[in-house]
Parts: sequence; structure tokens; C-alpha cells
Amino acid sequence: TSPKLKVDFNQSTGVAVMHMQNPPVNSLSLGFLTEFCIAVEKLEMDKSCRGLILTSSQPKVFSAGLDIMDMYGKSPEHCAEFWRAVQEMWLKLYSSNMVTIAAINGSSPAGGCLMSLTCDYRIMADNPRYSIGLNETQLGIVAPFWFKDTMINTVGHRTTEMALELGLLYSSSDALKIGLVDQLVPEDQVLTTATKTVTKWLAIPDHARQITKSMMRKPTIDKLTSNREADIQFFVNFITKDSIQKSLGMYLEMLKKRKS
Ligand code: CO8
Repeated sequence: TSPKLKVDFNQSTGVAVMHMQNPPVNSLSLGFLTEFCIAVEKLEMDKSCRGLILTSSQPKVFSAGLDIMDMYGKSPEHCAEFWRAVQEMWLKLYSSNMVTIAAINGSSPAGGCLMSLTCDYRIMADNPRYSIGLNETQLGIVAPFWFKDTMINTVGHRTTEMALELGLLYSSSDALKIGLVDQLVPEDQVLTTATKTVTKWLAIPDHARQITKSMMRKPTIDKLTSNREADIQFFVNFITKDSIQKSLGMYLEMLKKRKS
């Protein structure tokens, strides 16, 4: 299988750009997440890498979120392994010592939004067709507490409460209004703006920035690390329920119908 990621590391700036290339929509499958976590780990260990930009090489989509096929009609064992990989992706990104920037050049629902929310800064293409948000309830599923916490930490409690209950997907301009993203730029400037932004962040002494980041995020991270197995068990019990499987099936049908 071809690599699902392309990593461009610029030795002179110390910044890596990670292009997600898992066609057609960069869904976060078990295979993708495994490859992704290994790549992030490698960069994290490399002392010369201080910044990471996440972007998509697929047109119109940053990431469609978790791969629904990894949660639909799968064994409890598969679901458990998949969920552990989702947790790992979040833990690695949310606790990264690198400056992380999401260069959101397309739609970014659910898990795609979560991935963006783990970054230090979000730049989105100014395009009303692109949407971003935690839309889980629209699939009849529930965003886990650490998805919810990550969103609260970014946009606050009230906005998160309404967004999660309704499963809201925001247009790029509405996402900017509520602070779900930090900046909108024309589509062809997303990556160049991300590169400029990371330089600005890297001007701050690493140790001071890293300790501050950890101070802000550690309570949220600890909540999951101390409850990881229970969270996996909860997910597996939930997702394998007949009623939940039925909702996912209906959502998949809707996705297919919407095309024609
Ligand atoms: N997983 C698997 N397949 C997907 C996904 C996905 N998340 N998203 C799209 N696909 C498939 C489509 O079904 C379609 O398949 P096919 O070609 O066989 O018909 C193909 O990818 C292309 O999709 P589209 O034709 O829809 O592509 P568009 O460019 O028109 O639209 C979008 C792209 C906007 C990304 C659109 O596909 C979309 O809205 N997708 C659904 C996104 C979504 O709702 N994701 C939620 C996933 S759940 C999640 O991330 C968190 C779950 C937390 C679990 C908690 C439980 C306790």
C-alpha cells in the first residue's frame, strides 16, 4: 500500500509539513492512524524538528474524521484496537512539544475537527463550502469527553454545549466568529500563512512555550491517560450496540444518496 502521509522536513527552518493523503477524503482509518502516530513520534524525537504543519493533499477535504468503516460491522476487538489508535493520535498531538499548526484546506468534520483542535493555531481556507465542527450527534453517536474538553478549551463551555448537542458544522466564516479557527485566508495562501505563523511562534524560547502549553493542557490530558482502558471499554460497548450500528448504517446510506 502506498504511504498515506507525505512529510516534508525543512532542515534549515526546523519545520515539518505533513500532507495527509488517504484518498478520497483522508478518513482516519486504523491504518492511517498507525502510520500517522509513527510519523509524529519520529518528528517529536528529532531535536532539530521544532514545528509541525498539518495539511491535506486531497482537494476540498482536510479530513472526513474517523473512518466509519472501522466502526461499522466490526468485532469488539477491532473496535478496541481502533479506539486505542484514536486516543494515541490525540495524546501525541495535544501534548506535542512542537509548535503545531493546522492548515485546514477543506472540510473538517468530527475527528478532522478534533485533529485541528489539538494544534496551537488554526488557519482555514476562506471558502463557504468548507465546514468544520464536531457533528457526532448527527450520526447518532456521542463525542467522547476528551473531544468535548478539547473543544471547551478552545471556544468555551456555552458554545461547545450548543455545538455538540446539535452536531453543528460551521462554515469557515462562522468558525472564525466563534474562535473554532483563528484565521481565514484565501485557499492558495493557507500553507504559506501557516509557514509564516510557525516562524512567529518559534521566536519564543522553546522551554518557556512548552512549559506553558503543558500547564494549559495537562489536566485535560491526564483525564484521558488515567482512564484510557475504561474509555476504550466504554467506546466498544457503545459502538457495538445494535441501535448505534443501525444509526451508523443510516448515516452511511445518507452519505451515498447525497452524491447522486
Ligand atoms: N468514513 C468512511 N468513509 C467516508 C467518510 C468517513 N468518515 N467520509 C466520507 N466517506 C466516503 C463516502 O461514503 C464516499 O464513499 P463512496 O465513494 O464509496 O460513496 C467517499 O468517502 C467520498 O465521500 P463524498 O462523496 O461524501 O465526498 P465529498 O467530497 O462530497 O464530501 C465530506 C466530503 C464533506 C468529508 C463528506 O464525505 C462527509 O461529510 N463525510 C462524513 C464526515 C463525517 O460525518 N465524519 C464523522 C466520522 S465520526 C468521527 O470522526 C468521530 C466519532 C467519535 C466516536 C464516538 C463514539 C462513542
